[in-house]
Amino acid sequence: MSIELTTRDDFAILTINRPEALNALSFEIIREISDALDEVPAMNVRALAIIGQGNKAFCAGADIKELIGRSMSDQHRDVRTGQTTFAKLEHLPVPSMAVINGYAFGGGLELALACNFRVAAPTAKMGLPEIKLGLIPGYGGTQRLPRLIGEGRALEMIMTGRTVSADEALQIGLVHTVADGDVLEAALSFAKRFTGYSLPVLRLAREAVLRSADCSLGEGLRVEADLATLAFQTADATEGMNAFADKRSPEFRDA
Ligand code: CO8
Repeated sequence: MSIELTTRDDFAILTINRPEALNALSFEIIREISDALDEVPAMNVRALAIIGQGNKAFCAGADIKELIGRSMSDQHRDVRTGQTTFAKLEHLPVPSMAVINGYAFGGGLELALACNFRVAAPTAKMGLPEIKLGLIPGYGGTQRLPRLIGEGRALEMIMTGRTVSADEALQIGLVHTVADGDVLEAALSFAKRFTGYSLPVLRLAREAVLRSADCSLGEGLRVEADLATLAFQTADATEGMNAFADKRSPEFRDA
């Protein structure tokens, strides 16, 4: 097994454990990630952090050696499998964070893009270098990167395949924060800014924002009205509003 799923306090931690290949994503690892994601909802955690084993790489992308000489139909099937796995991550019941502790290239950056948040080590290096291999991104990079940093910047990164430093990634909105100290600790403290809130309400907020990427403003506003009404109906909304009126801290129960 190259994927380890552990817990620490309120967090699930998924570690890609293949440091000898800079945690490159073989098809087997994609399957293991998918299976691990299926376990997360029952784990009674409030967020998921994904990290790469070792101090060199988060993940150096798809396993290039495995890609050589494949048939077109195998390639298409496995691109879709990777995309489906990463979409599962994006819509997990709990928020997710990529802990970018080194290289995040190609499919590795695409994995990070499918997480809700990205926290980078100051030495992290990111990019979509597929063009240098005669390829283009296939695990969501052409779709999620422009939505995150804008079409112009995404096109430039994808068409040049260039490497982005942690500082630049922060500046262009590719990562949310750059760690000052241990990157996993930084990611967990970043998450503690929201893990105290109601999980089902956090999920409604995430779903509303994620939907904005695939619909018109009018449709998105209708989605927002529906999800905002669902949030309003939760016991946690009642508690939050009553706590405000009573001038006390709310006690959310994820209900
Ligand atoms: N795949 C397979 N093996 C890899 C990969 C990779 N992506 N990256 C590194 N490795 C291996 C190396 O081959 C090497 O193994 P060995 O010791 O057996 O030769 C070991 O990891 C260490 O790597 P390096 O010696 O190269 O380490 P450096 O510190 O010198 O360089 C780099 C680090 C810059 C990260 C370099 O390894 C590199 O450029 N790696 C490739 C990065 C890349 O191009 N990634 C994109 C891959 S394509 C992709 O992700 C497409 C996604 C969609 C695919 C859909 C498929 C169905």
